[in-house]
Amino acid sequence: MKSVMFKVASAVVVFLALLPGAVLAKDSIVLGFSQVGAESEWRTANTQSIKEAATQEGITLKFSDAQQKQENQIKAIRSFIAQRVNVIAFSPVVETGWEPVLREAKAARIPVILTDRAVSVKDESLWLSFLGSDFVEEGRRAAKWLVSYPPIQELAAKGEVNIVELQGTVGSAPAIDRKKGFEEVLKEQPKFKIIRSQTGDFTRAKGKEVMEAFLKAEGKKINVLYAHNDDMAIGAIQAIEEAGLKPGKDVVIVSIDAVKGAFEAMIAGKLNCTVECNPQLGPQLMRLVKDVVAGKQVPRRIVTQESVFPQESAAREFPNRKY
Ligand code: GYE
Repeated sequence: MKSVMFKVASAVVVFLALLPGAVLAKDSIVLGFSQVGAESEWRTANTQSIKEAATQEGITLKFSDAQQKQENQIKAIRSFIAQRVNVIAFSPVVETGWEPVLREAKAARIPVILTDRAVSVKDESLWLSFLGSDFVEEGRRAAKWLVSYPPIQELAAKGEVNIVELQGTVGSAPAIDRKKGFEEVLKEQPKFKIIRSQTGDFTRAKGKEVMEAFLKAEGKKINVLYAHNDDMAIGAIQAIEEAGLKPGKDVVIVSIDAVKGAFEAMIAGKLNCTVECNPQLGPQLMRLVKDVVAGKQVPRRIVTQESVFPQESAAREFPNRKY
């Protein structure tokens, strides 16, 4: 009798273990996470938040860094499927080209959560939930700050305001959306002109390089730099200084993220405003993962709460910054 019961019990255990997404109480949840890379201060803070939150929640994290390459992310996701993780989460480097691999995850019945960046796929059933910022709104906030900044209003009263734009990674959700939101607000402002716009791939080195080219082409004509992230703005600040101009004065600079490096630049008077984009998604992601595994209904979209930090608030806010 005992051995029959044992057999039944072990059969149940085997059966449960075979169920996709099933987690036995004693086992820890396994989360496969494919990260974009380590291109910016934002990204390193995001990675740290995810790793710390997984440890805190007792979730086994399989972490993979794609070095900004989509093909590496696809490989990582395939390997998570092969390992039969309970949940896959990833921050897609670009928006398009995900259908095949997401279909494979769906066929294996492994739920997929998007963090930070969105995908553009026709079949919306290929992902379960999207946790991250509203990048269009961030772009709008940058433009709204700019048009109401007194030195820029003075300039606009006299003539045109010439803007150069450093875009994020080509085809990425934050680059597409931050451009869109910014332009949406400026459409109503005929004096504001984007005279140059190019990608700096979200890195300091590229931001500096592209700003050098902008300066060579346009020189003192440039009144404003809009950078899709702080790292590119920080790289560009160097280029502006090397060109003998004063960042923050000769060129007004607004960027996005609100990382510590941006606060240091604002305190030094070299950056005028940063729009917050919170990278600390770890705790919310782990909560989502647990709910998904427990079979609970989860929200389709979770938007991060964020604010705007102009230069004059930098010294006061700096001690409170966590990233
Ligand atoms: O703004 C940038 C990073 O996807 C929101 O990626 C993220 C962006 C962030 O490299 O610094």
